[in-house]
Amino acid sequence: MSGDNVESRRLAALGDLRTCLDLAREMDDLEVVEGADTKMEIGALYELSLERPDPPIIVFDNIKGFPKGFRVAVNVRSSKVFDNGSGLEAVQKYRKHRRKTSAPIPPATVKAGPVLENVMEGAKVNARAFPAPIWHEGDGGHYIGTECMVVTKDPDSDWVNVGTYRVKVEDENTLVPFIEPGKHGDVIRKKYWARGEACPMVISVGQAPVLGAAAASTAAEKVSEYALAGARIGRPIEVVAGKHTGIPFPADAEIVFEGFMPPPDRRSASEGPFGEWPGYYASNSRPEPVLEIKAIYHRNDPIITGAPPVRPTLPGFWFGTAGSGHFRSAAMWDELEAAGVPGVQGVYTLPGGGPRFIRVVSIKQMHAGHAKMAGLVAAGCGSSAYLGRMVIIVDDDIDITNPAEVMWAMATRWDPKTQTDIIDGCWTGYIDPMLLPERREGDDMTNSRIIIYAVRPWHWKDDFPKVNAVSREYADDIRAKWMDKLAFLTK
Ligand SMILES: Cc1cc2nc3c(=O)[nH]c(=O)nc-3n(C[C@H](O)[C@H](O)[C@H](O)COP(=O)(O)O)c2cc1C
Ligand SMILES: [Mn+2]
Repeated sequence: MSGDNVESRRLAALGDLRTCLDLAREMDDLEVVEGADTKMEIGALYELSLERPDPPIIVFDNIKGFPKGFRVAVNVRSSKVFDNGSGLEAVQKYRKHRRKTSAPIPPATVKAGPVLENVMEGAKVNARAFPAPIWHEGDGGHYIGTECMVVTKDPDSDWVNVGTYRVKVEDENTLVPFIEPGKHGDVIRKKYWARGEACPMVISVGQAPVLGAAAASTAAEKVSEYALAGARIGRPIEVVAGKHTGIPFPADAEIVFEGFMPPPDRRSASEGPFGEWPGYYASNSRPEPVLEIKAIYHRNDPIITGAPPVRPTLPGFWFGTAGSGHFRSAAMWDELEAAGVPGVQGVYTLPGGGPRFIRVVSIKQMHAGHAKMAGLVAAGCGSSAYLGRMVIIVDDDIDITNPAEVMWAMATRWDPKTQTDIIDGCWTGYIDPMLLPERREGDDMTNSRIIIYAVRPWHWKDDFPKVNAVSREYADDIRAKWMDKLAFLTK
């Protein structure tokens, strides 16, 4: 394939799940597993695959107790099909895409699509007909939605929101999503409840990779993730309007549930525990509002896209699209610049902190107070407001993609007493293992944050001890001179 051809096929794969699987198969980045059990076995194999930094897409077929063709696919968005790159290069790629998406392309409504190949309504509705895994040993049920889309419409405007929130199968007719307080899906459903109405909702549990990416990203209020996804692939997402709710869902979605979510005082069900990306079962189980299903639509041989969390120390999760936080780093970089912070050289997250807890920003210090400016914005901007813990500001000579370099900056340029801010009352969620029990009980979803200014103090930076390292130029000269003679220089 020529370069252009590869790029156009990548774009096609981004916009279409089945094209993506075909391309992955061609690129030898897809493995099929036959005969696995939804009870823990699929989840365990998935978790083991993440011990590799570059796991293939795994398609589970012939799943125990389900018809052949009813599949579960994992590791889709991290596939080498998408050539996501690594380090700051990957972050910059996301920034480039973000810039391209500045002109959203609204979805196009169509009358038909493969999602309508099979329809279950009335007594035929059966959410248990699909192979929803129990992903981790301690999970409290079969989770059909992990890389999924929960779609709601603002009752006061045209805003259609698409968010990824995990979804448990309660019974044949009922699903239980877990939408953290303050997420757009939560803001919208509460508007219906305030009027005494049930919230119309559709949930897709298998869809184009670009939709999974858009649904998990932090878009602004009133911005439809459908339109952002359309901009990313350069064409409108084709949607059909739900018969019962009018809520649009992708015409080529794999499995879609349509229904209504009554206010929690009318009906709720236990949700959780569920193994979460911080590496714990922090949100435990609690009553959550439910989706009462009116219709299920699915393609022939439908595919559930799965992306359940694992602890953020596993390389495959960390290097993958969800665990690395590269797209959140890209968003923070843009937000810092939009807020007027000059001299930003890089934004990154550190392994072990997952995509959110530990954010590192490198700046080329330009004036007194510059590091403080960067730290305060980085701790408070949209991409870091929820579920943060630490912001570390470092000088531009630090390689922020190397945790040892960040630790070195902290070890040698940081005076804990004078170069630290601790801020209380910030937004966190049920999945934060450090959410204090009394706050959890009292619906006070807040935590504190530390901002560490691990930079040479501005007012004496010129007197700061010089770094002990061979200069880049001299190192290049020496390497060129000795390369042919010394194996250790090239190996
Ligand atoms: C695989 C995956 C699973 C997620 N699960 C949840 C979840 O269960 N509940 C939640 O509130 N957010 C979850 N998120 C984060 C939201 O998708 C994210 O905050 C997104 O911005 C929500 O959309 P919204 O901004 O329109 O509310 C998940 C993200 C990913 C990538
Ligand atoms: Mn949103």
